[in-house]
Amino acid sequence: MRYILAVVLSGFVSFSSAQDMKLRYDQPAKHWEETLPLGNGLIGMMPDGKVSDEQLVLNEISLWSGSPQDANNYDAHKSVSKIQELLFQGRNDLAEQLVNQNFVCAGAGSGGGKGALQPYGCFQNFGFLNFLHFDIDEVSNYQRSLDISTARAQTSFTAAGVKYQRDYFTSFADNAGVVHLTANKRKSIGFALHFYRDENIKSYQIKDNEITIEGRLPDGKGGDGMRFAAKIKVIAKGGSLMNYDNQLVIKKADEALVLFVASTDYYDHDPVAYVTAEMDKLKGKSYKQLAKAHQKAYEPLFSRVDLKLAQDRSQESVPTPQRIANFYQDPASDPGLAALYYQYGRYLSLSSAAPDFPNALPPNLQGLWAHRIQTPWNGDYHLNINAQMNHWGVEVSNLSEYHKPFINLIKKIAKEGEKTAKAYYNAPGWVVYMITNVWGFSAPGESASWGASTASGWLCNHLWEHYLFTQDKAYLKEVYPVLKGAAVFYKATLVKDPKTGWLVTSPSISPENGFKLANGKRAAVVMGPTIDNQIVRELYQAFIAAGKELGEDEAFSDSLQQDLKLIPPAVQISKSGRVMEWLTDYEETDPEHRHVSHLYGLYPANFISPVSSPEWAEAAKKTLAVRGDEGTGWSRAWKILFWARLHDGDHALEILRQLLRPATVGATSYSGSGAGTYPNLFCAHPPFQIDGNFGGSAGIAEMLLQSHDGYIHLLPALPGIWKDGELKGLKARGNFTVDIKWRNGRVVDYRISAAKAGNVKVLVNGALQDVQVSVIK
Ligand code: FUC
Repeated sequence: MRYILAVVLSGFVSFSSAQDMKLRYDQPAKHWEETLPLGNGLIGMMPDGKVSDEQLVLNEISLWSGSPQDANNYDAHKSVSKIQELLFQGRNDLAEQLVNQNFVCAGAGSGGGKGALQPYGCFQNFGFLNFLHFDIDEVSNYQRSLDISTARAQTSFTAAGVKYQRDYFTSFADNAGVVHLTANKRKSIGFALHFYRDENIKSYQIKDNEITIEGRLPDGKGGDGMRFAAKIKVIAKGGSLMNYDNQLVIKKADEALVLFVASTDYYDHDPVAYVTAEMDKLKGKSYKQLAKAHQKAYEPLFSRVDLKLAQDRSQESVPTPQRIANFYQDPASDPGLAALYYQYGRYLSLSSAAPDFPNALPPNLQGLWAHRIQTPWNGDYHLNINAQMNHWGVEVSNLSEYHKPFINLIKKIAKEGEKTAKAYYNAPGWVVYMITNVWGFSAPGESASWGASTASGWLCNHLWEHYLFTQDKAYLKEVYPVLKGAAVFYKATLVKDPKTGWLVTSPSISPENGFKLANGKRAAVVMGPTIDNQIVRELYQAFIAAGKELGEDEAFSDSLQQDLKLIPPAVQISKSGRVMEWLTDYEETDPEHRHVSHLYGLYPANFISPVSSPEWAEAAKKTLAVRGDEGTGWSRAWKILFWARLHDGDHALEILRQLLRPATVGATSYSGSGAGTYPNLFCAHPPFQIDGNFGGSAGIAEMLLQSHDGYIHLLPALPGIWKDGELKGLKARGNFTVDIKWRNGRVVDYRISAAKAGNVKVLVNGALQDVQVSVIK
């Protein structure tokens, strides 16, 4: 690495050593939300660490029921002008009826979030690996942990004077789950092992030391859909191995290695042939070799960023559930937990996407972890906040390539979305709506109140941000047609509001809030909700900038530049001093609604800023005061980012505390209350939904570093109680890498490095420095 700038403002005391990155437990998991997530972006494994009847929840990220379908209603465009006319007349209630009749998807759509048996399908659990460990009753010294700096979990205890240790990882070098069972006395390892899945196993065979499973999921149209396969192999040292009643039975071994390999035909390969080949690759490799290869592949990724917030290390040995409870009581008692939570978000990014694997999928609502067949909301890709939030942290947290699977999904659905643009508006370009799946669903959802918002513009924010961070022109060239297609769609479909003359989307909603009409009726459908105005504005600006970079489409860019004058302002302030959620200052149905869509312009976009638009920033604060600090898991996470962008670190920390509220385990269905954090640090919507983890982690980064206002801002929202800290390796737009040390709330040392020389503006301790950069060799 070459440094372009190194500034030392004063001396400082170093933090003693790297902060511990372990989740620790002194008991086995009783519930799924206490088990420890391992994943390599393709497969997942969650051991519960029980001493005798141990279970590992298994996952494969592409395992989806359902099948490709064309859910577009090709007659929808015939209703558009009627719907728009009703909206011009202020008859949103009637417009909404018409949207529900003619402007939703054809067919069952997501099946009301329960689409396992519909064409839409759902992401689902792969199965369970069940161990019955022999002769282990009373145990002492029980410990269970997940070390996110090595991506390995461990269970250890003593039973009848013998020390047992079990190690688990999903390899970043091989596509395999690995379990290693050892004891400090020979012949102590004995267990019966079997695989179980609730449904759709077509074949289960045991040969020698290996179980092979084949299955097929329903396609949602009455036939067979996705094929899947797995192999589980046991390699024991010493003792005996036999199979009995669908189980592999190991007795009196000195140690045992269990390998798990799984895949589906989503990747256009025969899953049986694939798992056979993968298992073959593992032949002859010892546990040590497997672990070493995993370490070599994983650790350089994780260690790109280091964050230390605590000099006092005493909390690190406290069991994680207790740490969560303590933090909720008093965040000052354990700043180290915030650093762990931040890194846990990075760990989950690394574990739930595999950017180098062809056709790799991005993390879904569950990441890639699920213990049920019918996952909540189908475990899909919700596009009105959730899938986006899953990627808010990847750029700043130096995992830029982990944006790629999402970007590829965007490209893929953009293709499908060309049909949707035709069907709903008879328009060119592409549009997708609020939900998608691995089958490329692009039509609106089945109900207007949540399914009628377009997502294409918001998705382009990701295409553009990846460029801003990486400055990779070859990449920009590749996604430019996708940006253009989205702009072409909006350009063709925005309508002129007769009252204001503004160009607005229609019909649309502000996710997923409703309002009261003057006639007393309630509705959600509108033209030009604030979020759309911000998104279209952002998209046009990004497209124009991209066109300039690439020297393309001058005339079209000029026409968008003209249109920008007619897009409603990014913010209108209401009578009550808040950011208006809609063009009309309606009274919202739910003033504390979890979605805060009209603050899209504060984060992830950059229209509302205490620096460049202080009045709007004030209105955003009032908006947040009414929305409140609570909400679902992801809603709290978003609010951390809002307060970070408003440069209020104490308020951001207060919401982080709310996000880390100990949540009750075992929730099975959606609830608007009870959000927080489970014992395994998974975010509770509830139930578990991973967006809050990713958003919370991104929020912590945003408190420490921002770069959206044309300069790099060090510690823009540092909470008062995080007086001292050190961070290394965060990324700023422009492809800069940033290290900061601070003491007593002030930066005492920082370093900004980059591959090439250039100018960079840095705001440090309140002073904007225009730094002449020089490359240090
Ligand atoms: C959006 C949110 C819900 C939930 C779902 C998966 O619809 O409004 O709270 O997160 O996605």
